[in-house]
Amino acid sequence: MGNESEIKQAAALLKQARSIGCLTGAGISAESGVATFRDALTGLWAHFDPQRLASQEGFAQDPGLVWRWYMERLQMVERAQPNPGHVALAQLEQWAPAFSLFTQNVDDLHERAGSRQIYHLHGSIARFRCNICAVEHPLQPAERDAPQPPACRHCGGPVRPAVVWFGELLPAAVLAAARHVASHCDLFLVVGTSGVVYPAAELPSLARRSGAMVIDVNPEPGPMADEADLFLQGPGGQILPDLLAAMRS
Ligand code: BV8
Ligand code: ZN
Repeated sequence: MGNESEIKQAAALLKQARSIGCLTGAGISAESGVATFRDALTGLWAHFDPQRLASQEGFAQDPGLVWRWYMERLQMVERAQPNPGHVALAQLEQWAPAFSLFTQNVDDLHERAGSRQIYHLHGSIARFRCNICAVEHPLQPAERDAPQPPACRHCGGPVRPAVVWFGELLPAAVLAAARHVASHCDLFLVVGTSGVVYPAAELPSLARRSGAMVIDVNPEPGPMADEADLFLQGPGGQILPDLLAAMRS
């Protein structure tokens, strides 16, 4: 990797950090075969606007289309395995005195990689609730192939994934925890996010304004790299294990 010296610098910063905040995006799951949010629209979904599908308006307009999109993405997540990037973050959590992981991802790959302190800023694709009364709805096997969303057993309303759609508020306690960690940590590690979706995208600049060092891991330079003190260019599945190895040497 062309950035050995940056890896060494980043490893030294991680080793001396007393508290670490971490924000991950779809990119950390890309190497597990879970398409990133924008790629998720390849193939069948290429001609739909992602912000329309992941919204109340999109769901109201065509609940069946949105339901099938989520059932397809759920299957992709269930077939996926955590990659070395997810595992490295779980190891970093074991190592660091204080480590909080905030993910924009709705998959459970961080959990399956062994991370413990995980906050889902945008909810989870594996949980479902009524769009009207919010009662939890355990997904039934037959509902996975249904053309339309199931009806809530409590009020008959349409069931939807327990994710945060565009225009919906993030879970207040999770967002408050993220802002607290970003404002108080020594080091803020950003992995695999394009940094375009707010309010999650504000966290690295909040951390930097509050005095933390910010490290961005991404194959592409982007808004997050501009916010970072150190930009490690490359895939998370490669860079993060290299970082852990450099910390041990
Ligand atoms: C809200 C769940 C208050 C659903 C998602 C302020 C300014 C501008 C706009 C707004 C603003 N405040 C609110 C908005 C509107 C909107 C927004 O931010 N719009 C953007 C598009 C401009 N925000 C909201 O609506 C939020 N709600 O603010 O509520 C409110 C209330 C009422 C009225 C107004 C405001 C809610 C946002 C949450 C939306 N839900 N997901 C689902 O998944 O179906 S967002 C979804 O997209 C993902 O969760 C993720 O967060 C986002 C995609 O971002 P990434 O994760 O970064 O993924 P992406 O594909 O973009 O990029 C992948 C990256 O990985 C790339 O950089 C790539 O280079 C990199 N990569 C690729 N391979 C690898 C890699 N990296 C490492 N390793 C690799 N191998
Ligand atoms: Zn209901």
